[in-house]
Amino acid sequence: SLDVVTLGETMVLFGSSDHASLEYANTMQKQIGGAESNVAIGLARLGHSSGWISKLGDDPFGKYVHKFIRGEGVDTRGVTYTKQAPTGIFFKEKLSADHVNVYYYRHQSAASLMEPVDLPDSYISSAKILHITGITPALSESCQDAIFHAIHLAKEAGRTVVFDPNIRYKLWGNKEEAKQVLNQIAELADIILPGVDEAAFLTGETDYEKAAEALKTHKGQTVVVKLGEEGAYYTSAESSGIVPGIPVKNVVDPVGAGDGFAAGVISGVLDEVSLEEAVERGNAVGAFVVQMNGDVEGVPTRVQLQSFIDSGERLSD
Ligand code: KDG
Repeated sequence: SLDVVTLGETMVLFGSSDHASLEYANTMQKQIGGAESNVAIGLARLGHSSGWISKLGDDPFGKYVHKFIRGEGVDTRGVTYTKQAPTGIFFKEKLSADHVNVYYYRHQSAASLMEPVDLPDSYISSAKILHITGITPALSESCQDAIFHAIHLAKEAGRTVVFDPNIRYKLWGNKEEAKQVLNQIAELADIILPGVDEAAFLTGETDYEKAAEALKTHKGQTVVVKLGEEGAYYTSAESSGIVPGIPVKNVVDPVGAGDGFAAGVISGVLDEVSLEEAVERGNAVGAFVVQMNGDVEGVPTRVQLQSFIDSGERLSD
């Protein structure tokens, strides 16, 4: 059985290296992007076993996504193909290093057809950790059902559920629905990893410590609020505190940082280090990711991460 299983949509990502509006960008690179597979790839690089479940279109883009993720050492036995819909794609527009827009072409994509019967039940229930994000339940009703089914399987088996709200307003019909569904998932999760704005949106509390408390609806839950450059605030039944961020001078591409953070935190949980140390690992992986173009290209290997942590150096020195 695997350390971590996750499910979600991964698309082909077309990004331009020019700092220009897509109206004027002339060349694009083909990469992949998907929050959940980013986490699975991050974990594989850090030496853990991870599996990614999804539905792809029976088309060249589907094969490309599948091969890329499998090539990174992620288990893809839970991937199915459909002829009913194409693999989703999206475009990334980089206006400046920290101003990035995305344009999705994923409505009614293959992954949005995922439904509970597609899920390999024992594959999910046997993994130590189930990682989910708030993107998948926004894709379609059947995807939302699949997410709740996966959570149910993991919880029945006594596994740990990690939830990154990853709120994509473009995908939700309305904000109230997003709030209601994502809070429902948060209540079922053991570890919740919101960004500071997401924590405020979900709870109505702008103070992140209060928001984190509000997200803890039952004993034993851990909340880690990502504070961007300032680092992260963590709180559990045993401990709370701030882990300062790692200053990065040359931010190249911020997309994927949150997924790298999740991979780092989950890696720490699997290695049974303290929560503080797990969050430090999350911060470090996130800092690596933003220094490379693409969602996962910058994720460190276990050796790179360890030598960085051991050196106590700043990434940007
Ligand atoms: O976290 C990065 C991903 O969000 C992005 O690359 C694509 O999964 C994606 C999405 O749905 O926005």
